[in-house]
Amino acid sequence: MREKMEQLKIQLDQDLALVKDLQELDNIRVKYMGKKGLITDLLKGMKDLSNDERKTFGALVNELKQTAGDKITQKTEELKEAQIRKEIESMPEFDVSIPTNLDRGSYHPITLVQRECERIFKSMGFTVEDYAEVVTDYECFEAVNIPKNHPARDMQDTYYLENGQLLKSQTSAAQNAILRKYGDALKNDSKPIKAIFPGRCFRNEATDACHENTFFQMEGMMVDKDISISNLIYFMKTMLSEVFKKDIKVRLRPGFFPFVEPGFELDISCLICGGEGCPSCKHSGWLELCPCGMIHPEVLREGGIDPEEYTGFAFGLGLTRLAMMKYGVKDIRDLNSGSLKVLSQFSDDE
Ligand code: FA5
Repeated sequence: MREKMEQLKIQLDQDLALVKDLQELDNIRVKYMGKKGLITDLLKGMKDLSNDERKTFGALVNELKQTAGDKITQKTEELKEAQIRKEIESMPEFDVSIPTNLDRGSYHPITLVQRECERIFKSMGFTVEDYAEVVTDYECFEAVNIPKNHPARDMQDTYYLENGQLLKSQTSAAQNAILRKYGDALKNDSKPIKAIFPGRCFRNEATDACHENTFFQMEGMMVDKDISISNLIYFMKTMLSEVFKKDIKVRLRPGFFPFVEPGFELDISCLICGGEGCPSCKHSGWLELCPCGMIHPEVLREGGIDPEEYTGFAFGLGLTRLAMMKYGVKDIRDLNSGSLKVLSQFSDDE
């Protein structure tokens, strides 16, 4: 039996030396270590040995089994490495210095208008704030004067998580946090609150050429002593003339939002049809772009600011619609389509 074992060791080495690929190696593994393999056979043959012999011999066979297993594993690694090397060698040479003929990527049109607006508002002393997309009911509604069961909630049905949180339906969800963040500087150092906060919003609503279920808004707020509607109109006008670089026809009409009083709808004349009426503006010639108003005293109070002492304005610019108007995109759904055919037409003109 010992002789048989020695023979097996030599035979295994010879077989392994001739193996060319992983399939052949697997055949060898089965040949030696499989259920009916040569080493397994040795173990079966032990039944005819005496107790003492079985003990010594069993240990030797197990050692052989271990050695064979190690050798096969080592061979597997060698073959895998050889295979990778072969694949690398068969690849065409990669020269990093060769100029590429691939098209360069470009920013998404919404990113472009967002950056443009950020640049404009920063130049007027506003800070740019980032805010979460998943918020609480309090942040999105209650803190901005929309208590539970308020009918204004019907306009902003959104997507709820099992834990009660929701995907924010409006950037106004950050108003309370901004008031609290900068409230002390306002009260102690007389530093006005001037912040914009762009962000993605979600609404569970039917989509059409000017409505998406996922879109971007950019909220803005200014709070100080003696802030009035004139300040609001000044900032809105400056922003629009800077973004479009030409005079834009706008109209301001009364609008209801529980977090402003008075509240306005700021519409711009549709730039797709020149005000004639088309699907992009629901055939009205006007596009709702930037609702705004004077911050409601309740909202200031909830943010820790005394409405008797301070006033402010807020606006909620529809960034996705602004991108539509700026770049002449007729259907808002194209902006979320991920289609390179559509999106690669825009470039950073900064
Ligand atoms: C609001 O969301 C208010 N939070 C805005 C606001 C802020 C008012 C501060 C007053 C003070 P509204 O639901 O109208 O309002 O949305 C604001 C803008 O977001 C709209 O004018 C529009 O430009 C854009 N918008 C709203 N819903 C959609 C939608 N489904 N798809 C694309 N854009 C939308």
